[in-house]
Amino acid sequence: MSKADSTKRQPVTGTGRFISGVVEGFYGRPWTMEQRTELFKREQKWGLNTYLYAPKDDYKHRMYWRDLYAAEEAEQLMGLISAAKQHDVEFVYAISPGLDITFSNPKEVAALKRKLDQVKEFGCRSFSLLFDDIETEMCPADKQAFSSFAHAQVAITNEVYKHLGEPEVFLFCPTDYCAVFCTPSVTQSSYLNTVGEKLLPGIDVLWTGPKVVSHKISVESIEEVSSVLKRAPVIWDNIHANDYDPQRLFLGPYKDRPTDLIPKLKGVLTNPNCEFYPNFVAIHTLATWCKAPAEGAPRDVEMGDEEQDPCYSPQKALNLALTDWLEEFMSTDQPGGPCHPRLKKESSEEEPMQTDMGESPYVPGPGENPLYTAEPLTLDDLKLLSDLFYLPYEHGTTARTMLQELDWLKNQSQAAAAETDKTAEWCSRAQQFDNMCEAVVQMFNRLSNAPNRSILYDLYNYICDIKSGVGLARAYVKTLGGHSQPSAQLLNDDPEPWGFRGGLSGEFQRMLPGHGNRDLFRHPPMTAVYCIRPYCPEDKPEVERIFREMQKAGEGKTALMAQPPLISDSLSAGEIPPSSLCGLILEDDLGLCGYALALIDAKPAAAKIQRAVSGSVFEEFPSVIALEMLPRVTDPSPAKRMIGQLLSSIRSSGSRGAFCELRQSNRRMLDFYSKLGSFKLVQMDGLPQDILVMATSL
Ligand code: GDL
Repeated sequence: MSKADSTKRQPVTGTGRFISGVVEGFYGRPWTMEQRTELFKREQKWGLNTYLYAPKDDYKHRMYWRDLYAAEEAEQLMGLISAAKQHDVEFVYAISPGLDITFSNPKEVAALKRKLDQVKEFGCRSFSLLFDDIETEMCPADKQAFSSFAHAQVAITNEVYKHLGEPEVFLFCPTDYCAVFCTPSVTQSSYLNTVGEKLLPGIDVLWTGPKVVSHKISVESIEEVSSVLKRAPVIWDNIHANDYDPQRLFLGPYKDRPTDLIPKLKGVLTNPNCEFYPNFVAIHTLATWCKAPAEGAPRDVEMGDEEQDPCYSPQKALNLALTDWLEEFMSTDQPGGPCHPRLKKESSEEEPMQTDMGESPYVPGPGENPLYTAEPLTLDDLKLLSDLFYLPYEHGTTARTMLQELDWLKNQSQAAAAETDKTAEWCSRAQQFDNMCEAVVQMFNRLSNAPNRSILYDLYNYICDIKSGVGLARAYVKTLGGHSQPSAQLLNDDPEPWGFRGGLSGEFQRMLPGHGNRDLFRHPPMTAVYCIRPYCPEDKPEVERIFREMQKAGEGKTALMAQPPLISDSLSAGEIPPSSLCGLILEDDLGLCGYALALIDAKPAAAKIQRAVSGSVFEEFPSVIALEMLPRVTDPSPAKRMIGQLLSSIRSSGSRGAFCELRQSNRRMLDFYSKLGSFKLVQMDGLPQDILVMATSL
């Protein structure tokens, strides 16, 4: 929608107190009562005012929503509600009946009221009904009673709201809780329009933004949804949620939500990482964001930088959070832990604290082992940690640099080996990369020695994982530089399990085309649009035409000298069809412009040109690939995609490896395969002069 449209609408701005805080709304292990109480303390300290209790996998919140709380649970909840009160935090109790409720059955409505009445007796004053992540198809009984799903939800929500005495805070989470879920669009969604019209005005609506996990949330998008909902939404922000990927954790600052949003919203609740302690940054920076516009004059913003918020700098908010977090890392949290951690003092004159054990601490004698002393964690360590686990759509600066450097080192290693003037730069950048990897290892060591074990344990799997990932990359760069044998670390036939990471899920992902192709390296924008589709027999003449055209172009000045054929020629010339699922065609606006074909078993093609290839080579690389691209295809990405898809089909067929033959004069394809990284030059006896073989194991 255009800006002009949005100004025509009635402005719908937030009224009443701005709701700010945390929603425990993720899947997986809920937080403990102690952690929640700790959360209230933090919220109070940082100026946040609300906690929405909505742990998806708590039995009685969702699956067994009808069940009342037993005495022990009741006691715990009462304790929690009063702890929230003590810390001036509004405790909002949410229930998710949507998995199996029959809206039209009065017994179901009664069960819902009974449950919420019980929680009201515990001292709770604010409530929420959540209808996210449920089937949108109504049961036949409900279809008879309600004209739509939205009508059913709204009817029950209004009734419960009135039953509870119209609480000041009452939140409703729609089933279409973000723009991508709305059909055909936010403004035309009949579901959302019904909610907007029929939901009583005292009820607020939760909204996650353009997507479930929204990269950015713009003022315009909020104006649009507000006009449909006829109220300003409360953002349920999944920016730091990590329940959808066990390898990710988000320690970057609250970001990409302009503070201009604040007057347009009823509130913001963050649904953060499942692990409680690492949420320090998520919650601290949200608090800084919420306070930003109220806290004095806007900051100076450099002219022309429209991306910058005049009131809030994510970088500064992050630094503030990390500085406070460092203190928490350094505080001992374990009752049985060391009385005072043995940290190396940085030129401090302080006497060590006295222990209360009655005995004097052990002091090693001469010639005995010195006590282990840990390096203290630094702010730079935490900055690096946050950079490595930043945000769902963005890596931190150091992480980006490391990826870019690795990419460069990989792509330039052959040129650096061949041309001496490039060697020095390659070596120096390889050394810098190594230093960055070492900093990750050192950070890991210092974190593991930090006195606060609760934070460490929440972080442990993630930091271990990144340490191993970085370790593999580091070893690979050493291999590229010729410092260690590839077989020693990486390309071993029988690697340790940490050499092939990710388990079964990793296997599945590696078999899918395009895996890992998130555009981290920001190639210059390409204007051409390509289509990759499966090869069909009708493509044969066009494929052959491209093959001949490229063959001719390659012959150049040596055209008169007959060139020895390649094993893959019979594939390209249509004499042997590609194996099943092993043919791909590339098309652009002008038509067919490239192809990638493979034969799982290359032997018949070799026999056709009477090429003798040793059995051991075929055993290691049984499959052959033919890839060709017309010169007008300057963007290497479609070819990369085709090779990726082809290799995954070849791998699925059980083949151990694939090779391609290239003429030495074919710089373009040599360059392409070298840059892919996985293909290496292979020595083969009896190859005609001028032909090179590049191969990859699968
Ligand atoms: C969701 C779920 C939420 C989950 C999040 C991230 C909402 C309203 N519901 O869709 O429980 O934690 O995604 O996976 O966001």
